[in-house]
Amino acid sequence: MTVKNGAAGNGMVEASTAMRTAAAMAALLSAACSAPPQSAGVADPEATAALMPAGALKPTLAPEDLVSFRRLPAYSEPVWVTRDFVAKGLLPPVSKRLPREPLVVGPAAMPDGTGHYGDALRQVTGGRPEGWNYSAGQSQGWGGVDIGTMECLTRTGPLFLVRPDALRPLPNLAKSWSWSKDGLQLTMNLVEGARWSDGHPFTSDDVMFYWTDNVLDPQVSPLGGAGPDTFGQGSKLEALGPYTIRWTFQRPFPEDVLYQMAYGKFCPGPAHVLRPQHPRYNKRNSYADYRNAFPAARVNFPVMGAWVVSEYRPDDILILRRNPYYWKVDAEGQQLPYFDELQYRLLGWNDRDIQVIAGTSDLANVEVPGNYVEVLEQAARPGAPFRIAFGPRGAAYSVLLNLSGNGWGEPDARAQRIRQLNRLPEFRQAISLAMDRRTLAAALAKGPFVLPYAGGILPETPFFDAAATRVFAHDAAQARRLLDRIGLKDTDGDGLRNFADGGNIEIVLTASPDTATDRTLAEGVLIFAREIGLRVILRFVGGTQRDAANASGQFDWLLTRANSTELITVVQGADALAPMGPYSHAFHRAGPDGQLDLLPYETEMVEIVRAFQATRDPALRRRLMARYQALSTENVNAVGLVRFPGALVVNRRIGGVFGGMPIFMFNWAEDAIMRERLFVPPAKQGGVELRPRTLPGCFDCKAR
Ligand code: BQZ
Ligand code: CA
Repeated sequence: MTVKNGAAGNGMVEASTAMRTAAAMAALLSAACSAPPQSAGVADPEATAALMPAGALKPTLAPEDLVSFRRLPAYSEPVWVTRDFVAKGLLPPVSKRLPREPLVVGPAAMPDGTGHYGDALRQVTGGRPEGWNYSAGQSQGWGGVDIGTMECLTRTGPLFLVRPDALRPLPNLAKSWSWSKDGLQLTMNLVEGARWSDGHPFTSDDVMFYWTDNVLDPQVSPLGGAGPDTFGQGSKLEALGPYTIRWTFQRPFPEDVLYQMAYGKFCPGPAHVLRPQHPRYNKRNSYADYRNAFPAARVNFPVMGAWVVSEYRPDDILILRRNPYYWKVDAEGQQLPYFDELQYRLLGWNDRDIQVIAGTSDLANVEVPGNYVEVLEQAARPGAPFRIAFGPRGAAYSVLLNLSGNGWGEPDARAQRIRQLNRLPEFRQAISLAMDRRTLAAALAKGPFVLPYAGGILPETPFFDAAATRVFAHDAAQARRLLDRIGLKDTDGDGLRNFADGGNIEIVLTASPDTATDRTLAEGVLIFAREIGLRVILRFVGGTQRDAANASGQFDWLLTRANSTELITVVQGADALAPMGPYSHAFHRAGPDGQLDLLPYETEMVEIVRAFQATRDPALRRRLMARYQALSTENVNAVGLVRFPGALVVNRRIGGVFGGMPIFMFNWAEDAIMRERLFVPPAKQGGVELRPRTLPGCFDCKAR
């Protein structure tokens, strides 16, 4: 039995409350309704429309241009670390703290040349740290706090720089790997002699603890959602030595799993501090005790990342200081990161943009369309402290309909009946037809930013096929006919459709109120469902609870930003395109008996994804994805709403920024931009570091 967070109860917003806002929104929108109607069942005419210019993005590199593992003749670090720590005997010399062969970030990854030490990178997050046990599902506060502290077997972030024919995940904690002849075994060599930020050696023990006692333990859900199926169904992992691990797979050459081993699915935590808290090794502890053993206040939690959270002031700031054991260097042997400090102001998601505009934050993903016009205007002003680059329309919102009719998430009688409706093709099509996407787009932002999203894979990938994409353009009358046809009638005349044998149908839409985008879209869905006689109740819960409700299957409908790599790269995370395994999919999982109850089109999608993963023939892969796209959109696998670009805003003092950065492609920009090699030229440094010349403190001094 999988124990997940309960999701019932609190946070319910009655339709009546939301409707008041809805009325205001409707007024705001009436102007936008004059757009010409699209007819149902045609190819998406806008899918091929020109994208926002994506700057100077040129994917010309090979993975080995970005990173390699080798020994360099000499190593160095900031002068103050040597002087104040090494010289005083508080820390071994840098050459002793680095692995035998450190990861070397190559000159090709240094667009402004070798960087300079010092200063602080200032960021903002709208999230809050729950605690540091991400292996057991705690969030560190998102916004890139996660990415700055976690390191994973492979890395995908900067792959947007790699040319298509050389595309494969970058080595990271796994420095190299090789396949057996039959492709069923993958042997990985771990970086040798790397250490956690507290000096403890990193070995296969950390990898095996993460795998055995977190990924495979049904009572633990790691933050990135890794489970037994994530790396291919039936995959096994064993340690062959302290620096060698071996995977055994059920199908040959599953190269896609290498992508799964990047952020955030295979990023081991420190076994030496986690194991003593895990119920399997500590009989006094429950699983909840394990999850909560490292609360946010307990700073200096050991990491493999470039910075360590060393100070936390609730609702104020997280201060991260350089990890003296970081295992990456530049080509001149300078230990990374260049920034001595990383700061996270704990504000709202909207504040990220505002702070960069004001010059008080250095880097942010602008992803709230409502801010775009303002941010662009500010960027155009002479003396603006920041630069802006818009990327592709990789942000998309969908409503996920829970397709499990088998008891996943333990639905009550009402919820179970909604699941049964969700499983009817006419019902899903009706919902899609009811959505007025142009109105939603106009409600989010003026101008050309937001476009309707038909669902399925996104137009940014080379696998997208506009002709295969079935668009259900707004047609409430047709939606009503479909609902009539499946017997959902308003039997008591109150304007809301009833179940055949009783009361009004009530559908709960779980959404997060954390951004204006989510709120606007949730209210829009409520209004458009109401127009076809369906009562939707909004259940607004914070992002963390929304994710928990999703993971535990406790939702009827769920509003989500499809920040899922499978839709934008297709090759990465392809497993998520269909319910490939009993516990892997976002909105369809096995019930208590371990069985999936796949719909016929889902079975076909599963077969397509298997075939896709089994071939490297690009033409065949494109054909398979066209078929996938047709199945996914015709059957309204999820109800697509809108899609829009993101922009990256970066303070002008920052050096080393790649041109044309997407804010989300293989991963979020905080990974793709490789913050460990960003820097401020000496002439522009000063005044922002809060804890100069300090290193992270001792995590668990008693234990030493
Ligand atoms: C980026 C990202 C870095 C999670 C989160 C957050 C969570 C979701 C998603 C994004 C935030 C930022 O996204 O919006 O721009 O900085 O952190 O991790 O929305 O609530 O659960 O999937 O990545
Ligand atoms: Ca009724």
